[in-house]
Amino acid sequence: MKIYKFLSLFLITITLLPLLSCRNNDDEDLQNVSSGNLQIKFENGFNNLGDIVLNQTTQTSSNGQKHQFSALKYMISNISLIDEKGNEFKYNDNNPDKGAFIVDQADAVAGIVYLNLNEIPKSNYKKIKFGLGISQNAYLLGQNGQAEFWNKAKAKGMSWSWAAGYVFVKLEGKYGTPSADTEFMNHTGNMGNVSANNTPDLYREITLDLPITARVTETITPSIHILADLNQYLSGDTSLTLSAANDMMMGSGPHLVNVTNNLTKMFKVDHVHND
Ligand SMILES: [Cu+2]
Repeated sequence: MKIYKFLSLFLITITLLPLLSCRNNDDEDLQNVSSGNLQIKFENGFNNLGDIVLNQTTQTSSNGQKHQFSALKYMISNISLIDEKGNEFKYNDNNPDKGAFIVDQADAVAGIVYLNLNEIPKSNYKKIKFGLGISQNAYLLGQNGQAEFWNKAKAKGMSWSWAAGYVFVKLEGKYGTPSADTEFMNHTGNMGNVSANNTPDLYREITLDLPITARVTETITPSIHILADLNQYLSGDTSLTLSAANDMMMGSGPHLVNVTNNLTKMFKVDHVHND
């Protein structure tokens, strides 16, 4: 009996060993070689009103101000994906030419702005991380280190002079009580080299959980559908009131620091498509 048990264990072991090692090899090969694509959808709205239509959708802030947008644009960079095992894949980290994007509501198709990422290692991802704005590390590469993206930003009205740098978030439109009839422009962004200029750094990193894993394979291009709730602008953690003192502000002054901190909380992953 004992010998029989020993023999059967032995047999099971020698049968399973090659199988196990085969599996391991396959996994490693797939992780090293296979990659696929990933799509990120940004849908800008007011959570109680739905998608934002420029010059049309009018919201009332928590302080009672009506407001609508004629321009709504922001920069997304340094996207990274964290998989089930905790491995982080950084997509063209601090390389704006390849890894920075401008989400412009004017480009929305049926309310959605699409970012397409390629050469993503095959894996099951459970978190996405991205930057709002352009990091100092990227900016300090200099203008020649990001000529392509700088020109793109220029064409989109998302740049100041090189010395000042990028516009991170551009919000323009009308506001007022009882009706939205006064123009505003709030453009956030760093004033060049923030430590040399002793100005605030408005670059923010945001980490979002995915409700289900995004399963990147050679054949499946998952799509991570993010909702951005623009109620956070004036009705976020800090309630803001537009006035003659701040309705034409550009840069990184205190009002725009508040705007930035509010907007940092506006993103959430609503759902993931794996098809
Ligand atoms: Cu969707």
